[in-house]
Amino acid sequence: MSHPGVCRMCAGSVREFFDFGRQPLSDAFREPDDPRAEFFYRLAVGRCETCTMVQLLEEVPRERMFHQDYPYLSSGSTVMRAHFEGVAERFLSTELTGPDPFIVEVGCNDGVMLESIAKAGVRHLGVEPSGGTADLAAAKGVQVRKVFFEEATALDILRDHGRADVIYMANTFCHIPYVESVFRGVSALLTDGGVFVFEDPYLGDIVERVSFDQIYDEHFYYFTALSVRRMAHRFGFELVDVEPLPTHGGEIRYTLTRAGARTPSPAVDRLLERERETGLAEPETLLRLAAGVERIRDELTGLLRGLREQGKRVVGYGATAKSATVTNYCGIGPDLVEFVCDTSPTKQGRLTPGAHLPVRPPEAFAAPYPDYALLFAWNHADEIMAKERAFREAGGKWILYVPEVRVL
Ligand code: JHZ
Ligand code: SAH
Ligand code: ZN
Repeated sequence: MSHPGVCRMCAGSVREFFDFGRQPLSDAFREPDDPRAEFFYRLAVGRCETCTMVQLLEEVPRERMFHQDYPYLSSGSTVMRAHFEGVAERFLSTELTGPDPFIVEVGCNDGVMLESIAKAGVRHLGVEPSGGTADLAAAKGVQVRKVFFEEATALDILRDHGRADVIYMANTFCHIPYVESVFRGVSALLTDGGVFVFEDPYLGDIVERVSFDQIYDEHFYYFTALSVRRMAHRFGFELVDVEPLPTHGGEIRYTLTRAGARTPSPAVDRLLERERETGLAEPETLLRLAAGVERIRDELTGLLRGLREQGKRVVGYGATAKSATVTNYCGIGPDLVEFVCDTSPTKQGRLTPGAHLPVRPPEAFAAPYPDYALLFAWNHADEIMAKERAFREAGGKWILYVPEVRVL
């Protein structure tokens, strides 16, 4: 299970720069009376000295994370729904204009993107091992296979449907340690002129915002333009475009083609140059990130303990996967945060992993409002603060911890 210091991408040696200790699975929300012991693993992150890829030191078996009861539902945010409608529209007007185009989405979840493709009557296939979410996609008219994407899956799809013009993954590629199998699959399945497009949290944003809560079991890799370009070259592909995205606290959409198929956009060199200038993939930068993590932990726990002493009520907002790292690394239990409200029916009535904060529906937020709300879903701050405007009007205050601990 663990691979002490061996790069999962290039087999170089990985030097650890931060150890969060034993952590539970970020999306393992528990029934309050579940007698089974919780699963823990060592959450530590390091950088490959050969290819610079930042990655976890220990890999969790994929079936433990992604299964029938996987609780994350992509359609839970209005902003994200609009984002993925935009992605579909763009593919429909650019890459999918040939005679009988075909798009494969890996990690399609509840069909948030493919629903628009299905409505447009374009051939598509979602690959989604988390059965409950795949069922939701199917109910929207999306074609979906309940399997993990890897080389063998790609060969099955090729046999049944032929080659794909687009292979797309959002918040999924960084979840897959076995990149060699993925690239072989993509290579077999993609048309000669096709694009392999993926969007994932950007290490540059994690460093800039000290958003250490992006580090958890499901996020195995933390990409940069440099590490992605090296990965592409290794498997016969070229990085031809990079687009910064505001989603999930700062991501980049990478476009890869077979080597030589398209001329790279100048944006690629520009981003590589910026990464060089800022020393993004340098060990000193990552050690600075590590120091920032400890500072935020101390400030946040200090604030929450102070509020408890003053008898203030604090509630969490958004039972995110990210918050598993925050609560468990900082030691934030029900004594500091009464409960967490969340719109996902898959999480309500359960306890958050490790820290065991009860998850309640959003109606619990206003009944009555707490004094403070700790915004675990800080990446959805605009959407949530707009929807919960009445909380501040009633004198409530938001606590944020990215990029620094502050009260609004
Ligand atoms: P959100 C998950 O991360 C896990 P999480 C995964 N590893 C990943 O990479 C990203 O998703 C894509 C709730 N909510 O998006 C819904 C409200 O209650 O930050 C969600 O449970 N009210 C695949 O879990 C959570 O907050 C709202 O108004 O960190 C948000 O989770 C909104 C907008 C959300 O991803
Ligand atoms: N694309 C959606 C979902 C992201 S959640 C979005 O951006 O919101 C990540 C998804 O990847 C989960 O639904 C999980 O089941 C899926 N996944 C994980 N490993 C996978 C693999 N090897 N092949 C296909 N899907 C995978
Ligand atoms: Zn490497």
